[in-house]
Amino acid sequence: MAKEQTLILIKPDGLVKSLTGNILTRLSEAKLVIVGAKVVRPSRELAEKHYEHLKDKPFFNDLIDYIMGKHHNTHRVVAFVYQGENAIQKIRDIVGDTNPEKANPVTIRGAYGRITTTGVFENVVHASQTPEDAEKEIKLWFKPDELVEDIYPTKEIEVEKVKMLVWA
Ligand code: IDP
Ligand code: MG
Repeated sequence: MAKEQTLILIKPDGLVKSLTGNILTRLSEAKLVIVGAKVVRPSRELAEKHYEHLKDKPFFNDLIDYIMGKHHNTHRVVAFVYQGENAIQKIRDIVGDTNPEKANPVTIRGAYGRITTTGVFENVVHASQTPEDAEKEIKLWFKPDELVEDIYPTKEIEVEKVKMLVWA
């Protein structure tokens, strides 16, 4: 089995329930290596790209609001890239089924997820499902120099007149 990488997000419900430490402890059982980590304020554009495969679902708008933190009075998501043998399946096994009521109770989603009255699955974490999804998602959430391993091909570009925020 080849080395894989996978994107994990601690969703806003996981953060407001103070589950970060607990989730990381559970994920550490997979014995993988963290190669990237950051706190993100997801834009609508990022959220919509991340969940683009669900754009025709009736719960899509609610899902975008959920991942942007609008249901939890926050705007934070914590993102990680884990790397190692069979990383995607190992993490999905610890995370559990998409539907928190169907998820095995010993999994993260089974233990801490819930279904809201409007029908969104608030399932605490995101974890990539396939190597193709992982590549798309990692490239969405991270820049190459935010990862400590070279996992996908990169190129150097020259940019002129870039506007960026610096400390005043
Ligand atoms: P995954 O998160 O287990 O990979 P996806 O099918 O990719 O599952 O769906 C992304 C997210 O959309 C889920 O984690 C969940 O929050 C939400 N979701 C998926 N299916 C449903 C549904 O049938 N009802 C409500 N929310 C859903
Ligand atoms: Mg998915």
